[in-house]
Amino acid sequence: MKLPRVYPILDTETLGNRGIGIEGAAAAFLEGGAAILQFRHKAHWSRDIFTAAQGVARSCRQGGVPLIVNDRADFAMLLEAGLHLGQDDLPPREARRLMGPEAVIGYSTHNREQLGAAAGEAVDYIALGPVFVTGSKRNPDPVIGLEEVRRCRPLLDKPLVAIGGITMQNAGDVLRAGADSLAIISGLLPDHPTAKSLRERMEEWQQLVKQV
Ligand code: 3NM
Repeated sequence: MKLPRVYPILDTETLGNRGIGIEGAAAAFLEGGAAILQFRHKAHWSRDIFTAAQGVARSCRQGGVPLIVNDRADFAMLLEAGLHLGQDDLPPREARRLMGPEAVIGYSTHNREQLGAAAGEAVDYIALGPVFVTGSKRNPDPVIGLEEVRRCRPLLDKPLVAIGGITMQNAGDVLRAGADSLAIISGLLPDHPTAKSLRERMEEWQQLVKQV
């Protein structure tokens, strides 16, 4: 599969802390040119969260943009979305059995050993990180740095998604180190988020990655 260079993550906790509505943020990112979205919800999937996720899924479907749900195969299937798995989630081969051959499945890795093991799994892309210090993940793994992205790139045939602390300032370096795509939470959020400023920030990101 070919992943877009910008891979926006709607992290419900981060959005909540910044007072940003989930569905509004999704709509603004899609208007700004996002070509994939991930819905990341680490807490309990309440009825309200599921309703919000359905709204996001509807917007993605209308825009012809893939939606990926973090961790939860059940909700991914209900939403007709792809699935992103972490090292502690359902093993990729079990998720594949549930979701079928067509579903997009991504898999997080945090070091070279995990990346090597993931290369043989039935997943469509591999995420690697944190590349830089991140404030958006609880208990993140150790920072791997840009050079490790460069060293890991040739070890993998699948698309490589870099994650962790990626900003407009360092994005070019990460792409030049060999990442196919950049997964981003806080780097997408302006200081004073409104529908307009979120859309504009996404437009800036799209311009930026075009120039690398
Ligand atoms: N996973 P930000 S780092 C969700 O290393 C996530 O696998 C990571 O957020 C990993 O762009 C991370 O704000 C947080 O740093 C990314």
